[in-house]
Order: sequence, then C-alpha cells, then structure tokens
Amino acid sequence: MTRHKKLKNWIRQVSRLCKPDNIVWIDGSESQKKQLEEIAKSTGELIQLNQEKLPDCFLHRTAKDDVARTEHLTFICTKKKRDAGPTNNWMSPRLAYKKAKAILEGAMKGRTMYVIPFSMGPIGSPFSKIGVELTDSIYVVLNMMIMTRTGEAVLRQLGTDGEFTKCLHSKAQLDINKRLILHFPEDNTIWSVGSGYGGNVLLGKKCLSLRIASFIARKEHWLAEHMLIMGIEEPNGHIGYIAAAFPSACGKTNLAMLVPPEGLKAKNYRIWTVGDDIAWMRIDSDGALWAINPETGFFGVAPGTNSRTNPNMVQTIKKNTIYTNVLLKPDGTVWWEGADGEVPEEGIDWQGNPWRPGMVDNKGEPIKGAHPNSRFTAPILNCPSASFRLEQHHGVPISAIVFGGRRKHLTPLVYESFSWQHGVFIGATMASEITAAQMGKVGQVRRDPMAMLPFCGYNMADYFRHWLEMGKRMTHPPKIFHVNWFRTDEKGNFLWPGFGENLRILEWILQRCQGKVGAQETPIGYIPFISDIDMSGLELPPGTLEQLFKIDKKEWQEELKEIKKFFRQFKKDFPEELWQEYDALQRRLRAWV
Ligand code: OXD
Ligand code: MN
Repeated sequence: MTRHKKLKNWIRQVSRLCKPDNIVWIDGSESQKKQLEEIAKSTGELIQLNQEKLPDCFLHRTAKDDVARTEHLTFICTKKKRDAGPTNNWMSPRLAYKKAKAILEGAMKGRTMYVIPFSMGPIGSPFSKIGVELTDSIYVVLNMMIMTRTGEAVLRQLGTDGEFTKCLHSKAQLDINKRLILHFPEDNTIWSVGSGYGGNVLLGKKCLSLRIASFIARKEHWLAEHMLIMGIEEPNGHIGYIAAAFPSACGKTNLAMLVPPEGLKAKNYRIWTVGDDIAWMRIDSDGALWAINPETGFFGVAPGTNSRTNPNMVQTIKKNTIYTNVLLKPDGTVWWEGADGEVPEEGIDWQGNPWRPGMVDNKGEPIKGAHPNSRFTAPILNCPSASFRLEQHHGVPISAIVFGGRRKHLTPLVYESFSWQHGVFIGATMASEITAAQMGKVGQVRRDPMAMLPFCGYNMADYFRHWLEMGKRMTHPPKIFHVNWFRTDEKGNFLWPGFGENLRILEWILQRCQGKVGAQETPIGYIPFISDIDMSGLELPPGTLEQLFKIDKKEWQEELKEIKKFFRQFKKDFPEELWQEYDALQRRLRAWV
C-alpha cells in the first residue's frame, strides 16, 4: 500500500507488540466499508437498524463503564512535567510507554489490526495534518470513515516521507483499570488502550485535532480550538463567519446549524454550517484569521436532539449514521430521552436490557433508555445547512470569536471585549456547569478556559501566551465576545429561549463587527443597547432582557476570587498581561455604582 519507510517500520513495530492475526489497510472505498459492516454485524459489534426508515444506519453499545471521555486516565506525556502544566495529567514518556506496553502486549491476538490513513482537513490544504490510526476495532474504522477523510488519497498525499501522527488504539480488554489515553506531543504520537468510547478512540478528534494539534499550532503560529464554525448569510449575499467555543454538551452543535426563528424569517438569513466541534485557524496574507473544520462528520450528543432543538440534525441523522448507546425500538429504529414523538412503550435500553418507561433502579432512580452521553456519528454532508466551503483549502474568514458557558447566574446574555487582550482574558476565565459529557459532578461550576481545559496538549500558561501573541500577529483580528444562553430566574427557569432564537444575538455580534451598532460600556465589557436586539416575533415577560443583561457587582467580585485561584496555579509561568486585565477588571468593578 505504501513505500513510506517510517510508516512501514512503525506498523511492523506495533504488530510485533500487539500481535494481531492479520493487518488490513483501509482504502476508503464503499465496497470495503460494506464488508466491514457485514463483519461487525456478524459479531454483534453493530446492529443494523430498520433500513427503510434509517438507511445505512447502525447501533453500537459500549461497555457500561466506557461511556464518556475518561479525563482522569488521559495524560500528556512530555519530558518535562512543566510542559504539560498544572491542568493536565502528566506522565513521563518512559513510564507511559512502559505501562501501556504491558497492556498492549499481545492485545490484538485473534484480532485484525486495521491501518487507517486519515487527513484532518482537506487533503493537500496548508491547514491539514495527516494521521495513521492502527486499531483493532471495526467500530473505530467505520466512525473514522465518517469523521475524517481516509484511505488511498491520503496515502498518496503522504508520499514516501511525509509527516504523520502515529495513532495506536487497542480495545485490549476494555477494562477501566487497564485504560490509558496517552499523548506524546514531542513524538507526534498517541496511544489509546482499553476503551471503545468515541472521544477516547477516534484519535483524529480530540487527541489529534486538539491535544496534539494545539501543541503543533503553537510552534507553527496557528490555533487549534474546541470551536464550532458557522456562516450567517445576509440577503445581500454577505456571509459573516463566527467561531465559537463552549464546553462539551453546551449546545455547540445546535448553534452551528440553527434554523432562523419565525420572527426573523422576513430577514431571510441563511445559516452555513462549517463545523460543530473543532476549528483550525491560521492568519492569512490579509492579516485576518481564517478557519477550517478538520473533520467531516458530527459526533453529537443524542439526548435532547429533536425537531425543536435541532431540526437540521434530525435530518442529518436519518441515514449513514452510527448510533451509540441509544434505545432500540421494536421496529428497528432508535430513541433517546428528548427525541421527537411519543416515548416508546418498550425497547432495549443502551445496556441491552428490556426497557419500559417508568422503570427504576434499586435506588429508585429512573432507568434511562439511552445513556445521557449517547451519541450519533453522521457525515456533515447529510446536513441541510452544510457549508459549500467545506473543501475550501484556505477555509473561511472569521469575523468574531465567541466564548460561552453554562452559567445560571453572573454572565449576561452577550458582552464584547474591549480588545484582543481583554478577549483572551474573557476566554481564559470561562467557566461552566459540568454536563454528562464529562466525568464529574453534574452541575458543579468548573473553569474551562476557551473550552480547552481537557484538550490543551501543553501548559495552559503557554497557551494563553500563544493566544496573546496571535493577536499581535494579526492586522485584522476578529472581535471577541462572550455569550450565556443559560441564565435562570430565582425559580431556576431559563430566561432566554435559546436554540434558533440565538440568531438574534449573533445578529448583534455581526453588526458590531461591521460597526453598525453602538454598545454600552460596563466593567466587564460592552453590552448591547436593548433596542438593538431585534425581538420581532419573540415575546418575553417584561423586564426579562434587563435581567439577562444585569451585571451584579457583588457576584463579579466573588468571581474574581475564583479567577485568582485559577490563575495562581500557573505561578510564574502565567502571562503578566492577564494579571493586568484582572487588575483592570477589579478597578472597573470597584468604580461601578
Ligand atoms: C465532544 C466533547 O464529544 O467535547 O465533542 O466531549
Ligand atoms: Mn467537543
């Protein structure tokens, strides 16, 4: 398949270690994909769904304790601990290789090892990076074929001596006690063992496109970010693109493909989805920031996806989709909590057990049909709002960067930074309430700078410095904003309807980028004049918008204490500019009446 010596040697080494029965190269063809689906069906790894209602769709179930990314088992393995920084788990490369080798020794006996050459980004684009994943899981192969560009064309691009990320995955025994997700940025290598859950094993995604890529991006002066990319086309044909970072399961996917709300229909906006999870951004010759989505698919959270929350996704996942850990209905279709239609009267739950609504476990807790972090993997091209620029080698120009989090209180619906440096401070102080995509206590506030806490492949202090540097390199940097769709009233009810209605806020953001509207200065940044938000067709109880934009001095002063604790852990590595921003915010709050 290849005359790439390093690649061949590496495959030889891995097969000596893992001892697969045979090796199969993934060529990216439809016929090979079909063969693999047949094998996976015969072993039960995939269950074929109702082919009339869900053509080319399958269901997969993971092990019960393998349902989300395992951050505590995820390591950055740099020679120096300092280079991983205080927010990452660190292990020395020597120890990490040793520990993983002990698990990988003979782990593929009786199995086939698949070789998946893949490109993150359009093949041949200056943005793109190539990886090769070796895996003993057909589920991984089939997911990678949706999420990335795979096969012969990638090998051709790699040539005889091209650079690639060495990605090794083995399910091994799927034992949580023998599970490790290891990143060796200095060796451009990823080893993942003992898991079958997407975020741990689709190595092109979080592991390469964020952890390894962020490390490379710093050296090469670009940004690898946990961001959606979307375009908003005005009737005059102008498309403004935004990149937005939110922690996992905070609605990035819904926002990336929103449908304009009824009340704004007359304005004829059209949304173009470039990506829902990852943005790679480079400064082009015009001094502006341009972005691509390195992926070709969505690996989205199923629960809560329905025609109201995300009509475009409902269309997207009707064909060529792999579902993971959802409920199987008797008619061979699937369901999850918060899906369209009636709750089924019966089904097989995500663990493979018979299920009926109202069932409770031995603690009296309701038994869910689908796991709260159940997923679908579907091609972007299925999406009715897929951008026509997905294969564009230079990506799309970014007008605005938007940070966001899930906060019941504190942060207003939207605010804008005073400058790039202040915007970096806003990103660095992002915080959100934990959701089911992460292990941890759901609801607790955790600081998640730029939504990169679990994904930054090096010391976050250096990462902040890199962001500050990038601002200096651009002559036309994007403006930076922060949004919070999740603010609640005293009774805990959401104040803002969210979903498609969020376009009203994006409209304001783009108007700010075009210098079309003014704003009010507050200690935390610029907020809109309420009259500049188009509320046509949306009635909220009187005073709601005022509440959504309320800035509570006391709450912010409390927040400053938390920010200080967070910043302090970086000690002397922390960039001085962000302490200056901290002091400036403190001063502005003190002076605020
Ligand atoms: C994801 C995540 O799966 O962020 O995208 O967890
Ligand atoms: Mn994500």
